[in-house]
This record gives sequence, C-alpha cells and structure tokens, in this order.
Amino acid sequence: MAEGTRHRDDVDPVLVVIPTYNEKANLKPLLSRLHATLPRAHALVVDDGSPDGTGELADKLAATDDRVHVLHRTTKNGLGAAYLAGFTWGLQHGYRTLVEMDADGSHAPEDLPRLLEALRDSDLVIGSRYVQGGALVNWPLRREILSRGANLYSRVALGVNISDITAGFRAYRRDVLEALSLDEVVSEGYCFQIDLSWRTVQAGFDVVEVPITFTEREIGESKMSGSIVGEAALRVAEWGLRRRLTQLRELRDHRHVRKLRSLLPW
Ligand SMILES: Nc1nc2c(ncn2[C@@H]2O[C@H](COP(=O)(O)OP(=O)(O)OP(=O)(O)O)[C@@H](O)[C@H]2O)c(=O)[nH]1
Ligand SMILES: [Mg+2]
Repeated sequence: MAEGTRHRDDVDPVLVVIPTYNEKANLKPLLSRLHATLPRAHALVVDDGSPDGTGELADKLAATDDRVHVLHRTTKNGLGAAYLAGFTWGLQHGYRTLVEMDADGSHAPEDLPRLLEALRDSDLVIGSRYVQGGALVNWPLRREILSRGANLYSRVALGVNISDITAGFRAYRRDVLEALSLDEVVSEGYCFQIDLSWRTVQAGFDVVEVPITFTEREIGESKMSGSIVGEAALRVAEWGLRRRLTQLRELRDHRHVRKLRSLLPW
C-alpha cells in the first residue's frame, strides 16, 4: 500500500466492535494483533455477561489502554443485538468508520487495512470468503456447505450480487448506519449480517467485497445453532417474497401506464 493511500487512523480512529460470549482465552491475543496492525484503532468489546469472565478481563484491559472500551449487557441476546448496541455507542461517540469483527480469531486483524482501504471508494466493505483470493482454513466441510448454501439461497431470494452476504467481518461508513433505521432491526444470529446487507443495498449504498482468509476458531465454543439457521431461512424467504410482490406491482403499474398511453390520440 502506498504511503499516501494508507488509512489515516492516527487522525480518525476506526471503531472495531467485537461481540463476546465466553471468549476469555481469545480476547487478549486478538486485541494485541489488532493493535499491532492498526496501533490507533479503538476496540469496543460488547459482552453479554459471559460466565467465563470475558467481561471482567475486558475491563482490566480497558483500565490500562485508552483504545479499549467495554459495553456490558446482562443477558445473552444474540450477535445482532450486541452489534446494534455497539453501533449505537460508536455513532454516539462520533466514530466515522465502524468495523465488525468476531472475537474467536476467525477474522484476521491483519486483513483490516485492506478492508479500510476499499472503504475509501464504497460505503460497506465485506471481508469475503467466496470471492477470488478468499480462503477458508480448517473449516469443517459441513459448515462450509451450510455457509455456501445460505449464501446461494440469499442470492436467489434477494437478487443481490454479494458472494458472502453472511460474513461478519465488515467495515461500514457511519452514514450508512445512520441511514438504516437500526431500531427496526430484530435479526439475532448471522441473519443480522444478511439483514444489514439487504438494507444497505436497498438504500442505494455501494457494497464492495475484498478477499479474506477465514480461520476456524481454535479455542472456545461456537454459538451456531439450528435456531440461528432457521431464523435466517425464514426471514430471507419473507424479504424475497416482498421483493417479488413489489416487482409484480411495478410491472402491473407499468402495464397500466402503457395501456393508458395507447388510448391517447397523441
Ligand atoms: N455479545 C454477544 N456475543 C456473541 C453472542 N453470540 C455470539 N457472540 C460472539 O459473536 C462472535 C461470533 O460467534 P461464533 O460463536 O464464533 O459464531 P460463528 O462465528 O457464527 O460460528 P463458528 O463459525 O462456529 O465460530 C464471537 O465473537 C462470539 O463470542 C451473543 O449472544 N452475545
Ligand atoms: Mg466464529
């Protein structure tokens, strides 16, 4: 990257929102890697009362590092609610760039400068596993099939040209988040990622994907569940149907206009 095009996080720090639930062993190494890559980046840990003490560890780290902030929530309310709380905090505190990143090490902070670079010419940058150059490390085949299936399903239902719409490593410009009526978002699991992408596309913002290497977590447990998959399947079907209905209505109105025009003498 040329010096002149490097993200100026010294003058305008990005906020990296990191939702956590039982990520005690992962948090410190992740923040170290983040700050080794982007020394001025701010991190906001959004912890849902992790029983393993992740929240307390985050407080300890924040006490000696001005770049680390913590938001405590009392109950485990899902990834979506944690991100919404984090975004609200970030917007209130004036950050102009807000990043989503998992705490489990699946998203490499070393990829972040490329995401931020791409954000200079777009509104949302998605770190994608499924564009040319993207990669998966140690992901079980069944997880890959589920993820690719969810992406294909969303692509067909919503008609959006995004290869990795469920990806959770992303950078948003604040204007996008301000425009999206976040208070209406109720998606909880990875459906949250599809939901925000869909809203961003519908609002007319530019979405760009950059390749990332996604690495399966080494420590801790996945929070993926059947209900998370079910939520995404149902909601995406509903949005897809709404989209088709709107298209049909537009087609009907268009036909009416053409018919009326054909009746006019001029
Ligand atoms: N605050 C909060 N964080 C959560 C919640 N559920 C998951 N997370 C965090 O969100 C990130 C992604 O969760 P994972 O368990 O890795 O889920 P995933 O990445 O979809 O699934 P895997 O690929 O199996 O790891 C991690 O940092 C989790 O700690 C939640 O209910 N509240
Ligand atoms: Mg994960």
